[in-house]
Amino acid sequence: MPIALTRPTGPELAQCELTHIDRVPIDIGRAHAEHAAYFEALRSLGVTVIELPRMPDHPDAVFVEDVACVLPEVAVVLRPGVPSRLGEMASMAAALEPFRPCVTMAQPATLDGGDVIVLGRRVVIGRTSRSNEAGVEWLRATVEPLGYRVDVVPVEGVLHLKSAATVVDPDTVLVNPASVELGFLDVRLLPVPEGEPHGANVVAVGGKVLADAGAPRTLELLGRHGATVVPLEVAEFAKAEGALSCKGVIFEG
Ligand code: CIR
Repeated sequence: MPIALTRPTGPELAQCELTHIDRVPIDIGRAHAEHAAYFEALRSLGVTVIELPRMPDHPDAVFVEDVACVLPEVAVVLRPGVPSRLGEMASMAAALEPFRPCVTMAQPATLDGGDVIVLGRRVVIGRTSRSNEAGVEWLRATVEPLGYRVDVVPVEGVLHLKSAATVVDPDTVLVNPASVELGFLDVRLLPVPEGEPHGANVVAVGGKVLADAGAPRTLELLGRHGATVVPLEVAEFAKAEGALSCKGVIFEG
């Protein structure tokens, strides 16, 4: 059964890091409602959802994805690429220890989990402002001995690789080609419709695909592809430069 680690947020979200977008007011009531719907969607799919404690001093701690990469063999606690998020690491390590052998990335390496896509035995790492050379090489040295192949791709104009590309099923990746080129992967690439770059971030879990309700043409595209889509609002978290996948660390228990 899949397990999802999530974390609630609060008014601290207004102080989140922003890299590519301007700050606008976040309606925290709506953010709570969006998060609750995400939580319920996971539970309805049979996912065991574990809520980690809120971290009021860490505005971005709700985006748990950035602090971990969980593989069947090992849980990697990542070292985020902005200083304000380093304090999230210990809490994530404690949360993962019951489930996997854990290793923790050490300085000077930085790498956000939003920059990591796992497709079977392949790991694709996005090169962004958050993930430095030492981080890429650290993760490579950790996972290659386990039999994973690592590829590194440049990412343009968005925060993370997963802002522009996510896995729909083992043979399919949804991608915004304006931000990342993934033609080297031998999978089917589904380009997001024009005007919906944010639609590229989905979460495949429990046989369904959680997708951004604000990207209707992408929802149609996924439906035509044969996916069973669960549309979820994520607009308030998008104002914090987040998306659906950022809010969960999801792995097989
Ligand atoms: C940050 O800049 O770290 C947060 N405001 C947004 C993180 C979003 N995470 C993700 O895409 N995986």
